[in-house]
Amino acid sequence: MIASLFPQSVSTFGGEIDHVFWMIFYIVGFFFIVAEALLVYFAIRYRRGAQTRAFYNRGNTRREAAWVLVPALIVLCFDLGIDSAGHRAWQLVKGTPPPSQVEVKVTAKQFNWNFTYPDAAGKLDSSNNVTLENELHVPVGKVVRLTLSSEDVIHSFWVPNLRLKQDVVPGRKIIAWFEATKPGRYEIACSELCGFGHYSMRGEVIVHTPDDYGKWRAENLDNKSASN
Ligand SMILES: [Cu+2]
Repeated sequence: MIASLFPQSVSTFGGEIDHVFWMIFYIVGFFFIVAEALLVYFAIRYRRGAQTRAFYNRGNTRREAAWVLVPALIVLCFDLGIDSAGHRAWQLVKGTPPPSQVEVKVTAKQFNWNFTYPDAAGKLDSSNNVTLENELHVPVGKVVRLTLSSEDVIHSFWVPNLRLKQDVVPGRKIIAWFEATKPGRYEIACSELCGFGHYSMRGEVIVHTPDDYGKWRAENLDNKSASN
């Protein structure tokens, strides 16, 4: 039921990311309910009453230490468990990317996403490159490799449906990848406050079927890079 609050996942690694999210949600949710229930119970149980008299309490160091250390140990155990379960997702998304079939250079700037496609020879730094503003066209079921860089400040490339979020840092070239599983149009947002126009730094990933992608390439890339 709550899962439907998420944007639809259209990425091969979306399931792994969502799994980590739900695991953390249920663990934290469980302890939240336990802690709030105890708070309410103690507030009622030890409320001010007619017979309750104040008394001097010297405390008990061992018991006090146990009250601190035992919960800290429990939290640490869950933390390590989450770390090891999340490691798989991290390796998959941020580790060595799989061999890519589509390469796109992404340049972030205040306040646009520019997508540069390789020329017919597959080169990304030639005068025949076609650059699109705020539109990333990709085929479904193919590994897309992005090389992200920024012209000014730190931005963050975020496509919620692809479960992909990566900071874009000036002076660095950062690699990200994804494989879309369903054709459609999906929103790109900048998720790092980057200036007055941050809110308008939006774009779209357009995932095509293989046929449509071939047609789109022929019309928009092959034509243009040949006529340049
Ligand atoms: Cu930005």
